[in-house]
Amino acid sequence: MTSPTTASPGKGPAIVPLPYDATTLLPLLGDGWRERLVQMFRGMLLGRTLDTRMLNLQRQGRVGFYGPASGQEAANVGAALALEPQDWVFPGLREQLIALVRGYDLPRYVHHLFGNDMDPAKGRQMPCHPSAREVQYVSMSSVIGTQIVHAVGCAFAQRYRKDRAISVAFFGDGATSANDFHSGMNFAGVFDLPVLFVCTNNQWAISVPTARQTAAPSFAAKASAYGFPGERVDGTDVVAVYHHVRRVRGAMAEDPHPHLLELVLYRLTPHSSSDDPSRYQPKGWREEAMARDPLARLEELLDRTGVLPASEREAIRRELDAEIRSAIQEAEVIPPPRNETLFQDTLKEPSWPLTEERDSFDREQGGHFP
Ligand SMILES: Cc1ncc(C[n+]2csc(CCOP(=O)(O)OP(=O)(O)O)c2C)c(N)n1
Ligand SMILES: [Mg+2]
Repeated sequence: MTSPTTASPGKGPAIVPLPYDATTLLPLLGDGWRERLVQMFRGMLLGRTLDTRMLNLQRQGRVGFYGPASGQEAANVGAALALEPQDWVFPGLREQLIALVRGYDLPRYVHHLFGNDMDPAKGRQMPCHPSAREVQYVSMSSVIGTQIVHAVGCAFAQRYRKDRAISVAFFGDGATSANDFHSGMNFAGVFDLPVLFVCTNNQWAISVPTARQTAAPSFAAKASAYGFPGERVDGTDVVAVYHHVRRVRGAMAEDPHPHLLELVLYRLTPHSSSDDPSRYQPKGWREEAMARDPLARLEELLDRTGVLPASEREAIRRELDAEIRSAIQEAEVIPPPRNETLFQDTLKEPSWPLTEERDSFDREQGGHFP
């Protein structure tokens, strides 16, 4: 019997391709399928370009940290386009692109990545932890799995208020081992809540492969124990992700109930700017995973369907690159958050100890507070 403990350490997860379904599914996109493909390409390329630029900036010491999501663009863009604007998104670690595709302003996000005085989070969060109320995107929690129960709580409120919205919890394969995964899935099942669970199975939880995460045949299989459906979808195929999320979302609009989708995909970068996968990934694993690069797969589909020829793709590439460059130039010259912001947003009416502390801090700094 193979158990997670007997799986050979260091071998890493196998690359198990799911059928590439884009051609069959394409007609299901509806009349505007050409425009949809262009939208998908633009969104996915934005994610990829931003990752490349920001990782470079981190290596140059210009931003403190960066958490890339290369390999997960199809999951992010497919899901973002399939959900309704009124739905609440509770991300895992790598769904920032969803906020951007839903309309979160790119320069605003880049200010956040620099943690400067124009960062809406006032430099209080690590980079890549945006909170975008305007697109119903909740800040991710670095504490793995906590967003799962938050999404379930939100779904409870949505049903109580008879909102026609759902909550969507994204989380990684590693998060399925957290207590909050069980609590959230169980509560959602028992109370039959309008929550869509999306497990982005990118094969790794930092250095821990999926074989050490579960002995179950899949992450999708876990849903049946909680009394609702779970399905595996090729998370490297943006058309498949879009189609299945839209299908499930449509069914939930008719008859709200929980649902789990496991998106099978591959982490094509280090876990974050702080680790070195060559220490734990088997030689050649990434190269093999690159054969299922979601962006390359979409480009292949664009070539096959004649939507967006290479020259037009190149123009979009240049446009996005310029947008990102200009956002970086703008953000990099903004100073860090002003000292007085340290005392903001704590209490509606500041207490006397807080006021005293603020005044004494201000005196020490030369008295510049307004
Ligand atoms: C409760 C908790 N335990 C451990 C960690 C350290 N940690 C940070 S990311 C991570 C792996 C998460 O893996 P997964 O859920 O698969 O998401 P991925 O990073 O692959 O997107 C771990 C264990 C943490 N942040 N919180
Ligand atoms: Mg993972």
